Amino acid sequence: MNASDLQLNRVPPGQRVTTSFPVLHEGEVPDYRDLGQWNLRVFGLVEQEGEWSYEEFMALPRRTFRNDIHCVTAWSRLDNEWEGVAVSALLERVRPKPEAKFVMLHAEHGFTTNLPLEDFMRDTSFLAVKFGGEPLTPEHGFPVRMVVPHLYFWKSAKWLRGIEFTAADKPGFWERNGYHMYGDPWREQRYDFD
Ligand SMILES: Nc1nc2c(c(=O)[nH]1)N[C@H]1C(S)=C(S)[C@@H](COP(=O)(O)O)O[C@H]1N2
Ligand SMILES: [Mo]
Repeated sequence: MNASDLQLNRVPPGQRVTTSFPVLHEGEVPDYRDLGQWNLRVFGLVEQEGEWSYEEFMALPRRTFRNDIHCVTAWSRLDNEWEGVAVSALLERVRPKPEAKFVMLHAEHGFTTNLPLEDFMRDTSFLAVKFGGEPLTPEHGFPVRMVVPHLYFWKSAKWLRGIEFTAADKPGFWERNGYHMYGDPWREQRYDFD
C-alpha cells in the first residue's frame, strides 16, 4: 500500500482533500469582546444542570485531539490538531439521565444541530478552544466550538453556548432545512433523501 492509498482510505466517498480551512456558516460572526457575558449551559435530561463561565470553562482540563474533518460541501481536511475539553469532563458534573438519548447543541444566534448521545459521548468528540496551537479564530468558532469529526462538519457547532439532553431526536437548523438527521460521511448521508 502506498501513501496515496492510505490517504484514500481516509477520504469518504464524494469528498476531496483541501489544505485550506474554508469558513462556512449562517449569519454573523458573534462579537465576543466582552467574554463576561459568555457562558456554557448544560441542561435538559441531566441529574444536575451545569453552567460554566468563560474563566471556569478555560480552567477545565484540556488535551490535544488529532482528526480529519469532512464538510458536506465536499471538502475534507486531514490531520487537524486541536486542543479542547473532553466531553467526559462536562458529563462528570451533569450526569445525563438514563432517558437521555439525544443531544441538541445550541450556538450563538440560535443555530442548533442534533446528534445521538452516543456520538456526542465518543472519545473523539470534544469542545475545542484551539486549532493548530492557536486560539480559535472568530470565524472558526471562538471561544468554544464543538468538534464531532466522525459526522459531517455541520454537526460541529461553532460559538457553542448550550448542550441539551433529550429523549427524542429533534432536527436542528440544517436538519430542518433538508440535511440528514445523522450525517455519516462514510455513508454519504448528506441530505434527508440520501
Ligand atoms: N454556530 C454555527 N456553527 C456552525 C455553522 C453555523 O452556521 N453556525 N455551520 C456549520 C457548518 S454547515 C459547517 S460546514 C462548519 C464549518 O466550520 P468552519 O467554518 O470552521 O470550517 O461549521 C458548522 N458549525
Ligand atoms: Mo456545512
